[in-house]
Amino acid sequence: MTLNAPSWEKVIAILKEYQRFALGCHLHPDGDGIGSVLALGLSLQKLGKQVDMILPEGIPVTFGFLPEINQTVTYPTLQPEVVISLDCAERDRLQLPDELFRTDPLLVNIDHHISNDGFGQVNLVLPAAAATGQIVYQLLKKASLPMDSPIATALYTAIATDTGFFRYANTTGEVLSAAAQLVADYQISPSLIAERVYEERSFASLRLLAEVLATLQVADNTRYAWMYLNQEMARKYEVELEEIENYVNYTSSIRGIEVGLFFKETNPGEVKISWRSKASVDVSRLASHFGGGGHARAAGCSINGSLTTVMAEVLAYLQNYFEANKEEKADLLA
Ligand SMILES: [Mn+2]
Repeated sequence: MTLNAPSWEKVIAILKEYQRFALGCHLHPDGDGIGSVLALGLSLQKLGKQVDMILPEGIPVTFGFLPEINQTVTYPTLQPEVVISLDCAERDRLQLPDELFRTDPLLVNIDHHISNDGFGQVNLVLPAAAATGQIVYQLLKKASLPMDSPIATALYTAIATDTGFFRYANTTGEVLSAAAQLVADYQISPSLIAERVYEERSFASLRLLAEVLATLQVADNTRYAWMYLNQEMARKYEVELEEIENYVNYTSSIRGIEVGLFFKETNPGEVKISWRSKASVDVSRLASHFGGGGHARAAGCSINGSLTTVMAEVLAYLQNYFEANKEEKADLLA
């Protein structure tokens, strides 16, 4: 797969030249998707552009604290010349209404997923970036675009969420210095953002988590663990999908475990699987076997079938993978 060479200049020229923009991100947006849309959108508005920041599912409760988040819309209000996709690895996952594309706007793809195939007419895809927010931060700097405290808060939130609040392997010096500059230059509060995004949960999500954790199991070879959520459990509690997404981290947090899996029966006959790993395994490769993708330490895929069938299939595949890679663990222990 060859990507078009990332072109900062091309993207910067487009941002300056055109007047009407629509910005969107992937389905069920996370902090990086929402933060990137908000930061770039607010900056373009300050530049005098007309911008729709579109979140068709509305604003997740967790991110309701972001300054100016109420400027986002669920439906387009203008016909854009340029559509910018942020933090979205595939064209099919870009959650924007089809009517936006009727007048054939220019599609710009800004992302950091290694699996991104460069679906835009202009692509700024940098898999080495920890977050799309990190790319947007660099873009605003390189282009000398407006920055203020709400924009800085959105960027900090994007970067913080995709690095697990600066704990994951993608937390580089570049990441920390971007975060440090945002805090120092715009007086934003890392503790407030951490409290709202990382520490607060709904009561219902903890009750549901208790049921999900009761299904947790570790493989006989003690190298992987999994748990599941079925329709019956999901129906009992009203929990935002985004809170459920985080449950998977418990599977990979078990000492000695290399891969953690979380099976979610999202609809009858449809199972969504979240993959997490520690340094030894690239789960984006494993998930791609099932048509999914993502990052080396965090990936996802979706499989049609009953929960029982899908779990049996994926766990058998994982068992075979570890059979074939027995020596790696021996090496790690040596
Ligand atoms: Mn991201």
